[in-house]
Amino acid sequence: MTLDEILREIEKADSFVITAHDNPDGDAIGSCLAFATVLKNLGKEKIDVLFKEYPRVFATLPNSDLIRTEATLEEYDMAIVLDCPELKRVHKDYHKYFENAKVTVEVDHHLKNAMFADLDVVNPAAPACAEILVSSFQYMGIEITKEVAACLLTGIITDTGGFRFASTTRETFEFAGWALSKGVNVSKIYKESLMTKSKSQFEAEKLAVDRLEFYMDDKITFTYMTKEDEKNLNIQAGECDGIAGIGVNIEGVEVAIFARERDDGFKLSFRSNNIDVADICMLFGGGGHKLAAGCTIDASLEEVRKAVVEETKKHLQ
Ligand SMILES: [Mn+2]
Repeated sequence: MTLDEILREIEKADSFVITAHDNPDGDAIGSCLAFATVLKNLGKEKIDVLFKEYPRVFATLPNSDLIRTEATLEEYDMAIVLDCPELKRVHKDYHKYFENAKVTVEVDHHLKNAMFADLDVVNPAAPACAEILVSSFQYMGIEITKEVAACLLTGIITDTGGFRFASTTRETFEFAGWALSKGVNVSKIYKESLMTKSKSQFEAEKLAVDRLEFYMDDKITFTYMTKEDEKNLNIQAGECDGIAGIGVNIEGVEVAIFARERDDGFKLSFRSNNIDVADICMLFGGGGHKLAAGCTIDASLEEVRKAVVEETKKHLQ
């Protein structure tokens, strides 16, 4: 089995580089720090977790000092990519470490995964990459310490929206209960992962709420954020992550769409209560999960709005 091979390769390897999809969320960060902590506990000394930037709220997680913007080696024995369906979504500066590594590993839960590593562990039914890591570590006989559990729970709480998404499983609650019994401060992690926001994040959400538009008898919502808005509000990494979900909590809304202007066009985030939005995003070259997906469209705000609202209407008919 792949996990047996991964364990054998971990035992052989001395140096590790770990990363996840760019613009990492709590699942990406939590999974990476959980894996890094496990390797540290196994006595591994050379571990680099690479991110260009990440939400400040996760800086208090165990071993976050292993997170760097630049690699410290040219070649690592093992490269690990977590919570990421294809190498394209890893920051481009880090691709070479993946390509140069002696062995590559990925663990992921996205619907359409490119199986891009030597050793792929993919389960689209898992609500979070971190939840796959729970069972993977258990299978490999690796101890899940209190620190590891805190990182994993951060990932699980982030990606299940605090246990409220339909993807939440019995195992999710069992792990949370087990972590609690281990002394992990579940309510603190919950608050920090989902509730705590900086003032600039609050201002961004306020603007997005103010601008929320309704379409198709209030079944679709659309809101947006331009680069200029973000500059004016001094928005930091991750601070727009909560906006996509705002509309979908309104009674009667089926699909919420958030368009965020980036250097390569508008990045669209779709959230849904039932219909498959990954399907819609695939039409625009993106993808994701059934109820949470995204794509990028390089066009004006007006063109983007028209294209995605029209396509969503078709899917709702
Ligand atoms: Mn995830």
